[in-house]
Amino acid sequence: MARMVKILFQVVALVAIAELAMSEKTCSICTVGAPGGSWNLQTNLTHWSESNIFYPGDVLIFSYNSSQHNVLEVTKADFDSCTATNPIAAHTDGSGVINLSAVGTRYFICGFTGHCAAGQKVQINVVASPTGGSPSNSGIVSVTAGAGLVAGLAAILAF
Ligand SMILES: *[C@@H]1O[C@H](CO)[C@@H](O)[C@H](O)[C@H]1NC(C)=O
Ligand SMILES: *[C@@H]1O[C@H](CO)[C@@H](O)[C@H](O)[C@H]1NC(C)=O
Ligand SMILES: *[C@@H]1O[C@H](CO)[C@@H](O)[C@H](O)[C@H]1NC(C)=O
Ligand SMILES: [Cu+2]
Repeated sequence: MARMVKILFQVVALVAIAELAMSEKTCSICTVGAPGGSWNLQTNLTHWSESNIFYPGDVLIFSYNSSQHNVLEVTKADFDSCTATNPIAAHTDGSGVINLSAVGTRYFICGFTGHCAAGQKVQINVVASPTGGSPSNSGIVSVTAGAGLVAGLAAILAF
């Protein structure tokens, strides 16, 4: 009986750790929609954005066919209403490299008629790096987190 409880505990703990590890990932060079999608009408960009964690110093890269899409950085109000007439910045040449230089939320929509309303819009929440250090530490953060997970795993299995 005690053994059953122990195994149950281990399984629950392992699932929790696995979920924690998979919930969000860092990117440093963050290609919108990657790896499964892109800046288009097919990709669930909300899901992509929520699956990643963005730190100051990360670079956001848009890649698209310029005859089908563009990238407009807009205000929150224009993001919410899909208003393309007053962008903060416009990228129309098939690319768009955005420095996420500071903590805060950035808003991007496609300016082609109907695309934003159809979901081609993405909100990027840039949060403070947990190390408080420079963005080049992102990789180190991941390694540290990975080491923490391994240590946690060992502790649980030893329980
Ligand atoms: C896109 O992803 C978000 C967040 O995961 C989810 O809430 C939403 O239902 C998805 N939209 C579609 C159309 O699948
Ligand atoms: C871009 O889209 C246009 C129009 O749909 C198409 O003719 C062209 O082949 C596309 N270019 C690329 C590189 O996919
Ligand atoms: C983005 O950051 C890079 C590296 O820090 C810099 O060289 C580049 O000029 C910046 N671009 C913009 C548009 O600020
Ligand atoms: Cu578009």
